[in-house]
Amino acid sequence: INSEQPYRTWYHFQPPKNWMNDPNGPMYYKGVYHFFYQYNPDGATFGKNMVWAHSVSKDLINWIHLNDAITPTCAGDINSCFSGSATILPGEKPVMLYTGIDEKRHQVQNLATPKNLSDPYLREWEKHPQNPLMTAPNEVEEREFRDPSTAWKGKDGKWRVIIGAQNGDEGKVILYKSDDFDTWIVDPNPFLVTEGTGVIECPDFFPVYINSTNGVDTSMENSSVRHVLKISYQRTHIDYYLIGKYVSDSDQEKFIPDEKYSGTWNDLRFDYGKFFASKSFFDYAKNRRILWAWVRETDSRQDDIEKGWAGLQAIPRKFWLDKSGKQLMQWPIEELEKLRDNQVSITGETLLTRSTLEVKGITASQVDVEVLFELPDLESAELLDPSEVDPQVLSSEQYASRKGVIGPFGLQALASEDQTERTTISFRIYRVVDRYICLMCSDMSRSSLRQGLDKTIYATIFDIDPSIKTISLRSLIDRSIIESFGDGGRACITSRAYPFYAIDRDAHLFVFNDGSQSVVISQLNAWSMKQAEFGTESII
Ligand code: DQQ
Repeated sequence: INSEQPYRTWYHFQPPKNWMNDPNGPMYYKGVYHFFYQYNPDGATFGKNMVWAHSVSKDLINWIHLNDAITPTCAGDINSCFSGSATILPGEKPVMLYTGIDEKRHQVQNLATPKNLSDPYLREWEKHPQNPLMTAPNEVEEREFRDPSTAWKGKDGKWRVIIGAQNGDEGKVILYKSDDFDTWIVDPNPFLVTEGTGVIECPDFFPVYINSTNGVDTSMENSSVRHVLKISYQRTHIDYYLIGKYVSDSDQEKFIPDEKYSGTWNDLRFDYGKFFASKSFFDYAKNRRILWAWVRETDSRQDDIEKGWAGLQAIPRKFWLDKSGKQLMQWPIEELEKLRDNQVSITGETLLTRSTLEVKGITASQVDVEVLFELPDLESAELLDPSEVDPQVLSSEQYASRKGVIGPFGLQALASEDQTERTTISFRIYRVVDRYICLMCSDMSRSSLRQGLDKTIYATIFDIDPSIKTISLRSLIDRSIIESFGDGGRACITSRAYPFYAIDRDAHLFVFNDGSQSVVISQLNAWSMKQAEFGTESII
């Protein structure tokens, strides 16, 4: 199957076949992780009859696929069951709020609950007799009103939930409140409005600790936390998040972001590559907040039909508020390390200017690789005019071809032996007046000799401390996906690659340095990754 399916992953979450998109209702419940997702049971493209497929796991890495959990059956969802979220109500009762596409193709919000709470896998779900519980309020388009978040309790004891929406060109996040989870009243003040963006999808809202990497339950509201609002834009397929202050106990219930959404590259993102419709949940087994996200294909629709599948989920990430309070940090969940197989290490190797070193002895098509680079004296970094500090400009061909000083250096993943095919994940350091910045790129332009693929160069910029001596890069390479974590999870870029030559045993991994200054591989560890286990269970 591998040579017929060179792009099917080994350790990323995938259904056995067909189209998958958004993560839905992730939760941990009584020893089991549940993962639901948007799924088309009829084929490898987005469908007319979208359902919630369901899988369960003990470790978020190895999975059992169950029967579809929520499917179109009633007037309120007859044309599809779209995205939604889990809330665990008092008394350990999980419920799902989800969007139904009704008979008129309006988007409405429905509730589903497990049929049998003593079934450890919660296989069957039943719908609330009063569905839909919410229909589009004033100033929201009936066909653009979707994706209820996990609910939280405010200081007044009422439940709250937010829903993505649109009115004309305005993106909206709408707040609803309820005493009993059945009757929901819309708040007249939208939770967020963004001009000129179009619809907001899959809003997510949760607290993060100021002084801890631990996660916290969604209803926490006190001075030990800040709040994060994540929004997804259909128009650009980009997820952004805002960090700010939330107060539920005043007449004017409000989330006040520290920085407003600006529509520029300054807006915060979880990931600067392909990473969309993300959703987090609080994992109370390990006191952490975990992020799931859909990583779509960047090949053609026809390719997807031929493969018989489309869509991946990123490896779940633990995330937390950085010490600066200005951004979130992310790291692949520790359970992934169980799949690490034979290890290869390189220590104290100097990479002279224009040099390349192959990481040998691993299965380079499925690797987890971590490198710590030792930097030369930052004083020598290229000087950049502040007006040029734009990742899109800096990663353009014209700029990238200018010879660097400190960098670009990094990894060449899913590379052919002669490196004509390669995905380059790099760092390049610049000085801007009196501060230093790092440009991180995931350059897909040479990722495949095949035509008709999206070969975007993804890039982001982050500030670095002038006293830093080292910088780290971790990449999760898995046949057609590369998830890269720069500087300990400060900057993340996920990309898809469909190499023509660099598949299976013909894939190679290199470390390289194209800067005029040498860099040192202080430590590199790479592990061939074992295949995650996916079992299938069918009740019928
Ligand atoms: N996908 C779902 C919608 C959501 C969109 C439909 C985001 O609920 O808005 O599959 O990718």
